Amino acid sequence: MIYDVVVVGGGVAGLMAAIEAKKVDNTVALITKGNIFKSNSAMASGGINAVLNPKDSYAINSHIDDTFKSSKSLADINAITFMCKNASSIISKLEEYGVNFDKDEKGNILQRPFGGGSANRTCYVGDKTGFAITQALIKKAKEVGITFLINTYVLNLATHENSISGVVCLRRSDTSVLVYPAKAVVLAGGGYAGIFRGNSTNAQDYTGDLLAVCLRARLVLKDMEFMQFHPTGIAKTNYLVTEAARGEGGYLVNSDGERFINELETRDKIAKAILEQQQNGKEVFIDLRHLGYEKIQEKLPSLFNAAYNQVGIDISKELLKVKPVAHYSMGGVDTNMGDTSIKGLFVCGEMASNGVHGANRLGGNSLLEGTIFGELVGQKAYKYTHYKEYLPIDYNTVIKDIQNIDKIFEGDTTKNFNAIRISLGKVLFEKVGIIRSEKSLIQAFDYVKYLRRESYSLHCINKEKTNNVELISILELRNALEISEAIILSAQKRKESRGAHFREDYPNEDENLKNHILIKEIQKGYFRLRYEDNSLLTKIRNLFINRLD
Ligand code: MEZ
Repeated sequence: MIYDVVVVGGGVAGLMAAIEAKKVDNTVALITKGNIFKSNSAMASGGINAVLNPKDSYAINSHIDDTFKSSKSLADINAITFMCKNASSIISKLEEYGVNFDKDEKGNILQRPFGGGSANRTCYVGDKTGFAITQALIKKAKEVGITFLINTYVLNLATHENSISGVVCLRRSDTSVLVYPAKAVVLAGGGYAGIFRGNSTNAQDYTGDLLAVCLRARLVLKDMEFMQFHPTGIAKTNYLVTEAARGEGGYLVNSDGERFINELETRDKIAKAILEQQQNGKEVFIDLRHLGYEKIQEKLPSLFNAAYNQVGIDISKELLKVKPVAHYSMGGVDTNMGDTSIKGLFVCGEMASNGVHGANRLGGNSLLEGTIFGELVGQKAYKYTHYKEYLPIDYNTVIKDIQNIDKIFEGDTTKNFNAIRISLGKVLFEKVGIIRSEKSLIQAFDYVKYLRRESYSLHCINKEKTNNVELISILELRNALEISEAIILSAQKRKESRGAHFREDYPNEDENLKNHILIKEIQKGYFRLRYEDNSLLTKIRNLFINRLD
């Protein structure tokens, strides 16, 4: 089957892009590697930021300023401005699609405070905002006639003379390699925080597959060193303790019962403060007892249930032990408002480095970014395909993918992919985590290189071709290792501390390094890194262009 537009990824960005790309005269397919109802967007449970009055330029400017300030001057003010200016209209669109934001008795949308925000601008649906938005978008996507291709794993891109011609996929139900020709492709497959296995809010399959696909297509990745550690996961299970818990007035306390940080600081600062408490031998807890059972049931019902069911804690009466966990990738595919260097290929959502988050994302800005840039990119994809023909597929590259899969089935192994996956997560968290150094990064790099070599001798023990979980895990692991190298090399190149990237050997921000790091895989296993041009002209443009009057 061929489609005018193929969108990969079933989170808010992919769904929004698919809805916008679909018109009466075209066909749009949405590919997900797993269950459509299970995307990471649901993780952003605490809310979505927006100034609701589009005429309030003072408030919009303050959203722009907070976002830029939090990015540690590494974000693109034009992209931020675009996002913040369009926030009220995306909220209206979401309401129209059926998202029922919490409201006061007069029917006004309620907004809670979030870290790093100078005003209350986080709109919410209790503590399941991401889930509510995803559900509404799935329903809308079905209504407008999107074809869902679930359990379909993207192996590589098909291109023709630097234009997109389709995607090469593995159909998991029978392990066949298929090509979906398309005039335009939108990639919105989420980030890579799942690589930090055992220390991440993300599902274990968020391993940056599509970023690895982009590396193999010789696209450039940007700011890969910036991994956002959410300050609060349930210590035993990594389940996200939403920032809404602090927004609603929760305290962070150590084992001496002392508060040690302003709970509404930005995530980089809180995560580091918690780690320091832990390094001093103290445990850290979230204290919600003073909110009372009723308020907790009203504002944080999912957290209440999760804490009770997962660790037997009643948060209305007891402290809940927390720890920082990898949550969101601020790095991603280098893009200019969704465009890439391959014609007809667009990126959005967490896997795209749109320039709105820089070195530290504000909580509540991810759903906003995903929906705003998903909408933009869907419109761009539709426009692009309008007068375009399908381009040829290079079947030599498809044959390589088939041979690669065959090889994984052919051999035997005594190695266990799961053990490798777990040890990768542990090493990344310890050596490329909240605090890094030259020494820890070199150690991590050597280990990842070794694992990458090992991963090529992994084979399926189970040779069954129907829904082979082992096969996908091996492919994911190889992608995760490719991405891990890119993260470590970028972290090594950034010899300063900025936002979520803290180097104990370079503890200060360096004025001269206020610049993006770009990385490209020039040949399998060989990367080229450089700082992006940051000429005076760009700096001046970034400071003054696009401000609201
Ligand atoms: O934007 C997020 O990551 C978010 C809202 C998370 C949360 O704590 O709920």
